[in-house]
Amino acid sequence: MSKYVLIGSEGCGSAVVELAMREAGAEFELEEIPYLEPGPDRDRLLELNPLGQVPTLIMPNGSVMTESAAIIFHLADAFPDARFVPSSSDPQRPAFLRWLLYINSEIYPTTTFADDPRRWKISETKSQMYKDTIDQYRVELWGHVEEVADDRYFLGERLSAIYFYIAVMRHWRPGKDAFAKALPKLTAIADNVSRLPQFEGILKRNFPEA
Ligand SMILES: N[C@@H](CCC(=O)N[C@@H](CS)C(=O)NCC(=O)O)C(=O)O
Repeated sequence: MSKYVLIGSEGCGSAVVELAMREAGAEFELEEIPYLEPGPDRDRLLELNPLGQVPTLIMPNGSVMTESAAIIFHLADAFPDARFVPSSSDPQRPAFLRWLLYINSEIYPTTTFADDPRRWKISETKSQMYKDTIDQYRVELWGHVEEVADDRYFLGERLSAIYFYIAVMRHWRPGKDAFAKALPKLTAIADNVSRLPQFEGILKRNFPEA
């Protein structure tokens, strides 16, 4: 079987999939590209994923998967020993599904809306206020995840894919320090994940400034 090819970019949501791949023990090659920059890499990405987003995953059979949450579910099916998605008989599964999808469909898109205000025809004079408002909303959204967390764990002691999102996205705007100030329990969870030997290198490479 040939390898997965993960198309990603430093510090992006592809890091979430990298963590999941690593935990699953999946063989993969990482192709890091400047995904927003016009050029041959972006042209190819757009052919594979019409939204031009990373992560984009080329499967060993050549088919393409996008959407980090879908990729996580696929990896959980393909590598059942990985156990970062609670099984259908696990009482934590409904809450896991709720919060994984919440992070993915409520929090993640706020980056697309705030990354480049010009894309949404926001005038130069309003763009900072627009960005700040969305960034503040993002922290507010994380606040509801924080309410469910306990001091060191989220939905029980077992590592789940939700930990991967927290460990990556805490670095995004408004930044790691603001995240830590507003969200101490999620920060403790992210710190623990970042210290695990299987993830440390991936997180350091994606967030060298951290
Ligand atoms: N729903 C997608 C979102 C992926 C996404 O938004 N990735 C960002 C990089 S971290 C991106 O490609 N943004 C560019 C864009 O949305 O145009 C997923 O979960 O994989």
